[in-house]
Amino acid sequence: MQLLSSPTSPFARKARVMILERGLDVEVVGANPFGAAEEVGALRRANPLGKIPALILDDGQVLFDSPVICEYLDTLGDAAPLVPKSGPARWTALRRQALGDGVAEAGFNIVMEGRRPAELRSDEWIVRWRGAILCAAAAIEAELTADAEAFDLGAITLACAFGYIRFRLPDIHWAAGNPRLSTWINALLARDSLAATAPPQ
Ligand SMILES: N[C@@H](CCC(=O)N[C@@H](CS)C(=O)NCC(=O)O)C(=O)O
Repeated sequence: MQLLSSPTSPFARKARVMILERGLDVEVVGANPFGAAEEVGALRRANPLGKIPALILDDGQVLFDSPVICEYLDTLGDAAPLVPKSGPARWTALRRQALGDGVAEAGFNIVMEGRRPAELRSDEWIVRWRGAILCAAAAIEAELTADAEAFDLGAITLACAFGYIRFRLPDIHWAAGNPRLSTWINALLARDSLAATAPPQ
């Protein structure tokens, strides 16, 4: 099994964390969606959308995107599930995953918009995406309990997402005014699987 990945993608990081947490034997292979035409062509043959992560199974089937890959990885190995099977815990984990993926997507969009020539850049969209990131941070802050939060796919996704914002967009101060979120994300990022998958500085 091979995971097409990059060291900086917050979506690929979710899958890499799942692999480490579950002790799985998956080869992590570098792929650059914005690389040379040949590399992009090879990625598109695996994932027609040309995005990472993509998980190539031993029978040749390719899974994408990150929620599908993570759900599949959770069926492998003997570790306790990271995607609760049913009940309120499942919907909390999946909702937090959706929120975290949205934060990462908004951050990725801001980064890509910033790479466009200044005259083509849309400040309106950048403001909108920044707003989504800050609103998501406030929403999670409001629902965090004093008790220990579950370590599940929702937590992993939020850690990868806010870790990405801290890495690529340090001028977006999502932690300010959100002390519970900030403490929680820092604790998650210190966990072995997340420390081992941190983007290169
Ligand atoms: N919803 C997808 C998002 C994946 C994604 O956007 N990956 C970025 C890298 S961080 C990518 O490959 N972008 C290439 C492109 O947008 O063409 C997932 O959760 O896997």
